[in-house]
Amino acid sequence: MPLWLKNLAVSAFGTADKAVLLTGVLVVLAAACAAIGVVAMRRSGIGLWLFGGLGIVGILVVLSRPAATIADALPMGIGTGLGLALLARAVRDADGAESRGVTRRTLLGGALGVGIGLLGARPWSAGATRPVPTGAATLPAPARPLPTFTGVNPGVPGQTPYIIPAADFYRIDTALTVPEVDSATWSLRVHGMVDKEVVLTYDELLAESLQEQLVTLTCVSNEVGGDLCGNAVWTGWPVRNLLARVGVHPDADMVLSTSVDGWTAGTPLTALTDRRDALLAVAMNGEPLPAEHGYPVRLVVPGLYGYVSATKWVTDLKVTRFDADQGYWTPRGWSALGPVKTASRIDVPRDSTQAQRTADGLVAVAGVAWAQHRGISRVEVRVDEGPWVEADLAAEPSIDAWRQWVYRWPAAPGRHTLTVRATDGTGAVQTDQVQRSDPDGATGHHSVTVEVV
Ligand SMILES: Nc1nc2c(c(=O)[nH]1)N[C@H]1C(S)=C(S)[C@@H](COP(=O)(O)O)O[C@H]1N2
Ligand SMILES: [Mo]
Repeated sequence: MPLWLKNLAVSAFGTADKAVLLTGVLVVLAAACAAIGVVAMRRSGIGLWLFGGLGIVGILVVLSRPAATIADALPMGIGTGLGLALLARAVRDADGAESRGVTRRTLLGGALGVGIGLLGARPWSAGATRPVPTGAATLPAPARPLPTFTGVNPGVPGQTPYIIPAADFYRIDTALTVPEVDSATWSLRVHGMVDKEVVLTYDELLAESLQEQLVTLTCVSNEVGGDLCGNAVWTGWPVRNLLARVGVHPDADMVLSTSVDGWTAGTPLTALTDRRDALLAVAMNGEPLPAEHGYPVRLVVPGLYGYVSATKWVTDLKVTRFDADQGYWTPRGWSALGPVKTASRIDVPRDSTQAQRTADGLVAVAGVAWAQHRGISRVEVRVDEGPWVEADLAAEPSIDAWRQWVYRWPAAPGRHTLTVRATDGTGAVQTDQVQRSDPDGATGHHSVTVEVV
């Protein structure tokens, strides 16, 4: 759909956009079918042709999906066949001398057809509770586990936890139904500007020396103060090792990764080969990746927005050049390069709420700040138009992950606006320049207004 319509839908519905789109599809289809029914009552031949044509369009759309098989077209084929039979019958019923209208049997058949159609579409099964596919419970212990760390989660009620459980982790992708990929048949093909192509299987990947890393993922669509950002422990094999195996040509500068459903990301080659350790990840927080987050294998690249790096259900890596290939979102108005911008967020107190002072007259202000792969060296809070005051920082076990902060605010009663800004590990202060999220990430300071009591 056109970019403006997609942006309108996302700003109006947020991450409920999928449910809205699916509902819209059903409503439009129901209206089209009703119209076809009306036509069929007058000219049954035309009605049947229209309905059959709709079904054929549906079958062609299904088959146009990447990796679609004939079996995927079966629900649409059966549904169309059933629909044609029922429509013909309904028209005959209505014409029949002994009955004035559609018989109950035809109505029952219609309900059955709708039921089968919905089963075939299964949009409802895309929920977060999907069990991990079988065969996934047998991940080896990582050869290089994460060193134990302390000093995170300073204990302010309501503050975002340092590590987000998979079930609460934000989800962004173009998949209307979550791809179901079998690890036993999964493989990753690496090709393009390489000396020799390699095809990697899941077992081969698991046999490599896997390492655990803290990496905070961020969506380029995240608004200032937004929650399309999450930190997790990822287990995987550095992409660098795989690229070394294929022999990358010196004039290549990008890797185009493709998921099983045809989505693509274009990642700068340097981000995949330098010591930040971009991962072919198989686990999230010690468990096999949930289906929504890319089972069996996804990319995780510290420091880059998800749309240029974090390909879920990845099956193909093409070593190429930015002037020869582009990822899914680039022709749709988003920048080819997507380094994460320094950002900070106030989680407590929440905007437009009352803030209760403790006995010593303090209000705990807390949140997170991120500048992946540069780290966070300072977080400052400003009350109304006052001076910037430094907040306390929690530990920073990895510069690839966000950093929690707390400011114990000696608050005066009344209405106040709190603003936050961060400084990254290079000493660069987060910009106050307000910019929208397209084409390469929103900027500006996050503020909340609270009533201190
Ligand atoms: N296959 C696939 N991978 C994808 C996407 C997608 O649409 N399809 N979206 C990307 C975007 S825009 C983001 S921000 C991250 C989000 O990862 P998460 O859903 O695990 O949080 O996934 C990335 N990987
Ligand atoms: Mo994203």
